[in-house]
Amino acid sequence: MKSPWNILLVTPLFLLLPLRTSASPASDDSPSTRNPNGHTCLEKLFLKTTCYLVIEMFGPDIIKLLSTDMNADVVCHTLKFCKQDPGQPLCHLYPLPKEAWKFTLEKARQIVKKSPALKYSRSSADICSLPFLAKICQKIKLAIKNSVPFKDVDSDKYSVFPTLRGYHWRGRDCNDSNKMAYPGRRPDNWDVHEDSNCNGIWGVDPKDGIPYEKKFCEGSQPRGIILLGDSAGAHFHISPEWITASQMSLKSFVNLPTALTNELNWPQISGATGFLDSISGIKEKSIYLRLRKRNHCNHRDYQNISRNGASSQNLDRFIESLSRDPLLDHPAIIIYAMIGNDVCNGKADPVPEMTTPKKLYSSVMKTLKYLNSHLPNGSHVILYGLPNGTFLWDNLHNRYYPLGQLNKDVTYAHFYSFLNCLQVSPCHSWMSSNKTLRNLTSERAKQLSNTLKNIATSQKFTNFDLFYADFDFQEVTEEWQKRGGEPWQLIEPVDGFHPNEVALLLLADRLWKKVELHWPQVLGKENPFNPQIEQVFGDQGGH
Ligand SMILES: [Ca+2]
Ligand SMILES: [Ca+2]
Ligand SMILES: [Ca+2]
Repeated sequence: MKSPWNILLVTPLFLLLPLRTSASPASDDSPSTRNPNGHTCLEKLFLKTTCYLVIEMFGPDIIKLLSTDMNADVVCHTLKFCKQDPGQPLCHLYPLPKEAWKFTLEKARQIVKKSPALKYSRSSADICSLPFLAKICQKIKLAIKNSVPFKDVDSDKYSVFPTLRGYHWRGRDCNDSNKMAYPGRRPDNWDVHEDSNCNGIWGVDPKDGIPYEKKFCEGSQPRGIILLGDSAGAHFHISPEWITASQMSLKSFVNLPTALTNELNWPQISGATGFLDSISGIKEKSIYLRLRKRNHCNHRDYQNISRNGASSQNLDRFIESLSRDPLLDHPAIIIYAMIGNDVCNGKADPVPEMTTPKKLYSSVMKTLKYLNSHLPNGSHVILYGLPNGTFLWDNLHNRYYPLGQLNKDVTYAHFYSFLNCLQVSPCHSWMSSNKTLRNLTSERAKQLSNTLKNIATSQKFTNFDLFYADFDFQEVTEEWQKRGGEPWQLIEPVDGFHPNEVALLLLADRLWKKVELHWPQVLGKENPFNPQIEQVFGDQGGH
């Protein structure tokens, strides 16, 4: 995806797609029968507005529209979420309606014209044109534009608010009125009076008068984890419950506001910086949680500097949101993981848009120079390679898309070509029936990985050492199969593109083991005081 904002604009499209199936007789938990003032909607403004939006979108008028045998394609075009430019083919997901397309579309427009509920969305494809969403849209746009927390009183780039680039993305600020107190810094005066680095360790041991931070953390070489990534690193995820009619109820949308204000990402359960227990129940932990387990002094020292649509070519637009003071802060492990957008885009001809090895070389060198002047001495940078994305088509094309399961009429091959037709595919070049194109994309991805490998082996920097690691999706798939799983279970079902939570945690596991084996100095040593830290400070203030 080109712009992070566009991805939000595509969301209504995803939410519209199931309308056809939701037109079946309303069940008791159908959102259309619920009152918008129901208890799930009361808590927060954005929760309320989202619930309201859902009611609007799945309201009785659309149901009426659909009950006249108009499918989601008609609705999508009527509301202009789907566009047909002059001379362009008509994009549709489902088989075309029985009546002539133009006639059906005209009929739908007549119904919409009479409907007061639909008049807002009719004029524009931007859901932010809905008056009750304007405010929240403004907030989201700001946070996205700068990739720094929206709510940050002391402007140290750390927040006490979870979403809108808050602590779901980087460690929680333990004092939001003191810009010299934030996760990852070297303790100020051994944190005798205050927890200056937010790791939950502070004060003086009354038995011997030694500050706890000095006693437990000095010499343990604390370090943070920072991901420079794209939507995969931020864990882009659209819940299938949002779009699968059979599971649809207002309860399904409870996590939608959180997701929207995180740009549809779930960094709090991602492979690199996740700090919450996995939803999938897989036992593997994120890189951050492993670093924390190894040394409890690392508590809260994580930053997920990722963006939807990020690539080597646009990282310079948000790298400044990274927060690390070369003198005041502890060293960090930086994972550079631009794994797809240098070869992926939604263009009708995606090839000319791909990054060349030469362009990659120069932009990565620029990034590394930036890091060298902003990272504390003793840091580590790992360049992560690109995957071979042919597994997407190979494992998914003849499977049913979540929306197509009910009527057995939409496969991933259909879904992919629908996205390509609308030119909104996150990766036309791998999500395509064109085998030559898929192979060409893999070939380019391999060249780019080799470029990263060459940089890692030939370049030296004063403030960090540099490594290269392959993106081992093939190995992760084999590991998953050994456990009795199927390869398609590792892909996000709704977008048919991103690695899902299980895949991300298995990839993190593999990377951790590789680093531990070959470059153990990157991870540091086990802190022998961990049990005492637990004893004195419990959960250290949690996350
Ligand atoms: Ca702050
Ligand atoms: Ca602060
Ligand atoms: Ca501390």
